[in-house]
Amino acid sequence: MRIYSGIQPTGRKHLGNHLGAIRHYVTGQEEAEAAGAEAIFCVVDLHATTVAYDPRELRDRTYDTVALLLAAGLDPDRCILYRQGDVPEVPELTWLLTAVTAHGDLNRMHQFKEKSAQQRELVSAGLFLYPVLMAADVLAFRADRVPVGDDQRQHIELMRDIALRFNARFGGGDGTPGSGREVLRVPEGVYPTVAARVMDLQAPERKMSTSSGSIEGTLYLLDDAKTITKKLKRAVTDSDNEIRIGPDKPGVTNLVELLAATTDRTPEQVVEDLADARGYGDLKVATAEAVVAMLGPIQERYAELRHDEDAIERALAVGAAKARAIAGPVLAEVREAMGVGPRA
Ligand code: AQP
Repeated sequence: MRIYSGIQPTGRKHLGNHLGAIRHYVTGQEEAEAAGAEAIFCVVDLHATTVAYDPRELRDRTYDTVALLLAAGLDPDRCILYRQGDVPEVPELTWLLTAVTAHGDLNRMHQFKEKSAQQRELVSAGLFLYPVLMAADVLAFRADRVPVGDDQRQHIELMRDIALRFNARFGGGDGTPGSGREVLRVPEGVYPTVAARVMDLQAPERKMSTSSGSIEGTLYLLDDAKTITKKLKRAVTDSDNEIRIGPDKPGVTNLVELLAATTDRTPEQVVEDLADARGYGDLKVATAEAVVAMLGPIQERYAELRHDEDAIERALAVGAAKARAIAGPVLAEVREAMGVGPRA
């Protein structure tokens, strides 16, 4: 039972990244360890180059992200934590997988449509191929489970299709998905049951996001307690003051989900527990207290870890060596199956 996930070193990480992904990496690390398997996590710097970015900042943002993952509880002695650009097997596999990726499927990706519309100067081919690189990340490690937020469902479905098509085409199958030897493992996406899609506090009909959305609508993991409380107090709700979840109440539902996720309750329990509340004010205060309590220890640990970039580089080098030891043989098998390079 191998677990794999990746995170971009772009911008400032937000509460959606934590509740949708990072905290499930930490539980994944524990589950994998208990099962005698690996949990593998990657900071995907190559993905970050698919939109306009500042090369002088990329390494700093990578260190920020690694320090945050360590502060949240990842332990390089208990998992494999590496930087995507340190493992050249993955971009090579990306190219090989384009042979079984339909152009039409890539054209249908919501993220490509949204992000290409945001680019002012260039819509890069890399942005178009982003889902193939993501598929290569996971498939290079024959991962079984991929913990991600709800926004990644379409990418996960595509990577499953790519693996199935690869096995059918190059694993000696008859070409129909499901046939052929399992050269590549077909992974499963694992989505949180609560807060799988954290919404923007100011525009709760769209997800909290790094690249779109306002500072006021986004709770950054390194925001101080005062800022978190202020942003939550100003969160958009509605006028009926009734604490209830449902599609007609996106702002309130988002706050209830945040409170549920940060206090390990279901949204229904939170609604029940707030039955005597004096309205949205109480919900907002309770949510702010819970988020501050959850993030405080992570922020403290981040402050201790972030300044030591040499230590971060050392941890990444260890992770890259372990990652290459797994991805290398998988790539060799893919090359052999595809007839690329000399006979094995
Ligand atoms: N709002 C969200 N709710 C739940 N999960 C989320 N994730 C992202 N946003 C939410 C999950 O975070 C993980 C890392 O995502 P990423 O590598 O795409 O990092 P990012 O660029 O910081 O994420 P954003 O905010 O989604 O960036 P944009 O908007 O620029 O694309 C993934 O598992 C993702 O599901």
